[in-house]
Amino acid sequence: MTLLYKADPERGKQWAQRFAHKAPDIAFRLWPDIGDPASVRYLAAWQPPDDPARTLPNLEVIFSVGAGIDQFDLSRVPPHIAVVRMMEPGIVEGMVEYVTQAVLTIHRDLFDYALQQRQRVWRELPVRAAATRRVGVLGLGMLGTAVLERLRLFGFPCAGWSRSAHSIEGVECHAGMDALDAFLGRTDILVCLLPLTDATRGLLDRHRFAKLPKGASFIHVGRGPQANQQDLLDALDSGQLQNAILDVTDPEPLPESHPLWTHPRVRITPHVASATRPETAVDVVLDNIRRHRDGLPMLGEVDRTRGY
Ligand code: NDP
Ligand code: OXD
Repeated sequence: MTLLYKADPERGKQWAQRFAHKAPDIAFRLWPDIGDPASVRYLAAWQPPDDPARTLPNLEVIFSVGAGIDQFDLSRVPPHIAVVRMMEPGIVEGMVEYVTQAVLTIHRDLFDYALQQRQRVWRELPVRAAATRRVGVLGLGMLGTAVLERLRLFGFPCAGWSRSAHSIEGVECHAGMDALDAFLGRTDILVCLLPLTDATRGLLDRHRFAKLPKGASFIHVGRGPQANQQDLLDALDSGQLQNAILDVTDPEPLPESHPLWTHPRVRITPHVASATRPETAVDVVLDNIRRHRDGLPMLGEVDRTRGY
């Protein structure tokens, strides 16, 4: 029985070492060296081959090496092949760090101080108490929940929005489209941690930005196509939005000539907010393989009707 790895080759080498140590009974192969295609039962991939069922006729499970699975064309994956997203502690830790630094950057006026520094201006700005800065997170899944649990410790009034109803201690939880406007209306710093689906593509447009309080800020760590970038620029230029920190864009990489690169109120990172860590991810995949062999549900199995 073989697990085939098809993603970043450097990380793949670390996966190979861990598999050799922890699961010597499972043959580990690094794409494109697939060996006998018929022996591949498990695929760990950022992007599967175009026609996975034909390339790997006995494939049973595709593990995404990321938390998102929108990069998979599910129409090419027959229903008998399970699709599992990555739910592992390393990716959570990285996202909590990234969003915390982004919220604090905005909260402690570091955009304004960077602009002042360029002009060699030494001027104090009034410090606002965390209790007066309302943070709102779109998406209350593995990542959104962990981020809110950390942010609320700073004293920010925290809220979240999801499809189904949730209850998180110290967090005002909103659910469904009918609740979106009220959630946006109480949010000074908006964080997007939604999966990309038909329902979330283009969700953040001029109408939604207009529902935020004037001067709100936006942190985008979900997927680029969830936000309309022209509407985002317009909202920044009009002052409806004060700052944006973007880890994801549409397309990626962002073209060199794109005006977001040089906007003084925008910070961009190249989709690095968080990534799977081999040292923790392999344990999760091995546990899921055991579950699959025992006929148990796997952690992170994707519901194809919802698309995440
Ligand atoms: P989960 O599947 O655990 O959570 C998704 C959340 O989004 C759930 O709360 C879900 O609601 C909510 N949601 C989905 N669709 C809708 C909708 N139409 N309306 C309202 N709420 C909705 O995902 P994760 O937390 O693990 O990851 C979220 C995303 O973060 C990933 O899909 C990926 O795109 C992005 N990501 C980005 C990274 C980066 O480096 N920038 C790294 C890792 C992930 P409900 O709870 O009701 O199901
Ligand atoms: C992911 C990502 O989905 O890195 O894990 O974006």
